[in-house]
Amino acid sequence: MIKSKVLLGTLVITVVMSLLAGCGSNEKTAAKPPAASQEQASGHQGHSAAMPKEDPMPMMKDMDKSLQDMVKQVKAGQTMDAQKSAAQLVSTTDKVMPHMMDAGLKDKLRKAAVEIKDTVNSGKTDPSALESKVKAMQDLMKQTTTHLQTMSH
Ligand SMILES: [Cu+2]
Repeated sequence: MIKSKVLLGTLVITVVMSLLAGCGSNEKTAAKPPAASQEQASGHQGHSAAMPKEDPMPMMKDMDKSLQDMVKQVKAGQTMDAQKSAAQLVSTTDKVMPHMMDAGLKDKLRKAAVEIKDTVNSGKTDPSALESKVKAMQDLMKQTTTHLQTMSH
């Protein structure tokens, strides 16, 4: 009678122990995803040591929005607002720069953004002159988006 209780007790302990061990291995499995994302983050840094660990795609959307806002503001004669949007356009462009591996495209995009800012800041916003600059900027932004998509972000 006593012996069988001891045996049962041992069995219970063994079952509990194995369950706990099972929990332990579950924890290990659950801990894996963060480790994997860390690897991805270091992989992202891999194509440039100086590259920030942020996704440049939302920045491209911000850039597009700034440009569209600016065009509307210029047309509405809201010069001050247009100048703010143009400044925003340049600062967003600067944020995307470290993610770009194509030096030529990088240079063209930055120049296009600065040119738009300078045109808007000069006050004499010739709509037709600005329009061609905006089109050039949009084209460069498309190329940049395509370029950024080729990387692991
Ligand atoms: Cu990047």
